[in-house]
Amino acid sequence: MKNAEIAKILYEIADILEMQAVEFKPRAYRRAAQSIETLQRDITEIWHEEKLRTIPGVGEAIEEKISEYLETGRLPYYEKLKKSLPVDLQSLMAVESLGPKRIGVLYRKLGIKNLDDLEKAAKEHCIEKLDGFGEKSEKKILDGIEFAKGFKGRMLLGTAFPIANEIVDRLRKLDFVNRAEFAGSLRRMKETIGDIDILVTSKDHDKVIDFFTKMEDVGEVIARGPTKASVRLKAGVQVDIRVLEDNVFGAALQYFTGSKEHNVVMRKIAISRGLKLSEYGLFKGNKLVAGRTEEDVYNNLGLDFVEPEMRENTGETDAAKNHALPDLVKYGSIKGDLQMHTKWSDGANATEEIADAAEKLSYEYICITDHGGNLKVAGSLDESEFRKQWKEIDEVNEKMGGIRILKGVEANIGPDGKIDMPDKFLKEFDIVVASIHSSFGLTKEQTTKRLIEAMENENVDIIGHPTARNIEERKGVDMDFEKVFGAAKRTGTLLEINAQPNRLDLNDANARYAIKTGCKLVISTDAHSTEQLANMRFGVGVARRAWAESKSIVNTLPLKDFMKCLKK
Ligand code: DGT
Ligand code: CA
Ligand code: CA
Ligand code: ZN
Repeated sequence: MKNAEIAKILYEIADILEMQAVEFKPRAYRRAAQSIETLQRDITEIWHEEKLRTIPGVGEAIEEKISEYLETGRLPYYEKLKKSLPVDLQSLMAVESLGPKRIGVLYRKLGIKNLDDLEKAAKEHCIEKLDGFGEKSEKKILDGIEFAKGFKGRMLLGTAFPIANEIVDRLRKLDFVNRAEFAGSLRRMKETIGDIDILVTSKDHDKVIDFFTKMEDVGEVIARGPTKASVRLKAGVQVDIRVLEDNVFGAALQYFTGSKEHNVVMRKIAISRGLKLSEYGLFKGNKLVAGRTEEDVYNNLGLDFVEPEMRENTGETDAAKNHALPDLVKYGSIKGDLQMHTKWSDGANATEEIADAAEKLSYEYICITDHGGNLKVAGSLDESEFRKQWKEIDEVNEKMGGIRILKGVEANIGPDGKIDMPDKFLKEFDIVVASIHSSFGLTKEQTTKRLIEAMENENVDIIGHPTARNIEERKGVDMDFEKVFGAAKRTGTLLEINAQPNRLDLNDANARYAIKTGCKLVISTDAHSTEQLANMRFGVGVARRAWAESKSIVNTLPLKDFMKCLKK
């Protein structure tokens, strides 16, 4: 499937055009890239049907470029653009406060091409002298470099997941392949992925390696041996494959799922029982004790089976020994998605389309939360527009019958914690989600106060993406989690795990702490198109990494019980 590959090219075109200070076009390319990235269907099929223009954001110019790329495997327009700006955009973009425009200025004025150049220039105070920068922004850049180094060379879970899934599906279809699974950080649902690890069992190792290294989405073969290989896909990510025998598949899956830290503890436990654990199995002397399944490996070490998402050496092996592991919330157990945007504000689909799509996902209810208040870039609705929207929701509710559409809003939390919509009007919504969309730079104390003030508002049911981080761009706001989570519990305000792949906010560690504090959580996709409703699994992944049981996640409840968890 070429979706990720094409989305990546369009994103890059958008960034490069923006670096060159071209107007409007970057937004168009970005919008198209976003839709293509989240398409459920193969874009090649859509192209064959000559329906590229039905993809939201794909106009004539972009349609032509996609067709050219699909037809010839090349896009000279893009190659030329890239040559004109030899800059490591992805790494530089991960510096908070730096976008393509400013990166363009830094390149033209100071020749900055990568993080090292940037660090050097900032330390030598070359940046503060530039027009539009100054001392403060130089300091900000220096602060952001460390964050950027953390993301360097990694990919969002949401980007890697469909790519890995497709390769695994492809492998499973081969008649000489028995089993195929992905392992590594991807199986643990970590928010970012260094590389994709795939395990296959087969009688014909050679044939598997041959097939794998010759797939059409392979850009480069990095290494090739008789039972393993590494490739770099055209979409940018590295994929490692290992071919094994069925009787040790479980041991290998356990080993290559990691984390390394979890495995270190597992090996110690084995040693303490006079056994030896490796990727080849669990051994007593030379005798294979367990290896066919992961369960066998764990059970033979006196442990309950540990779900992959928990394997981070944060107490899971002790819990497994004491039969005290949580009963993790399941991927299919969400009954309603509580944050999404339609055409009324900045989403791509109409009310009915999104309700239809949600019904296909077997949801019992959804909440439409178009933007309200002062967020003008996101097409906020005013009171009369909301009332029109409610009429439409009533009509769709009547027509659909099966799924219940709730009337919600995503309002903004001002710097002082006040919601930027009148209380009298907020009262009328079924659900109010309040989020931080501005003033990210307040102090820890200010932000703590800000969020507590918002939660004290009796109309605010849910705090959306509580830290407002962006994994690729922004650390998020600083707060005293103990105080904020304490206030959430006291006021009965629900905290969101936002499932957008670049947000995943609350993250795993914070969500775990919130649950420990006694807070209730919801998992919402914040979908801006029908396709993005499928991002729910990434939010559930975070919840599972946070050791969440379904009793902590209130949108696992049927509608009636769920409504009782709201403030009014
Ligand atoms: P990533 O790719 O950086 O997102 O993270 P992982 O966890 O996928 O790491 P990766 O791809 O280097 O290796 C996959 C798994 O293989 C890792 O989670 C645990 C196992 N593994 C790899 N190297 C070692 C090692 O040196 N020691 C141990 N104990 N396990 C290892
Ligand atoms: Ca990996
Ligand atoms: Ca690897
Ligand atoms: Zn938002």
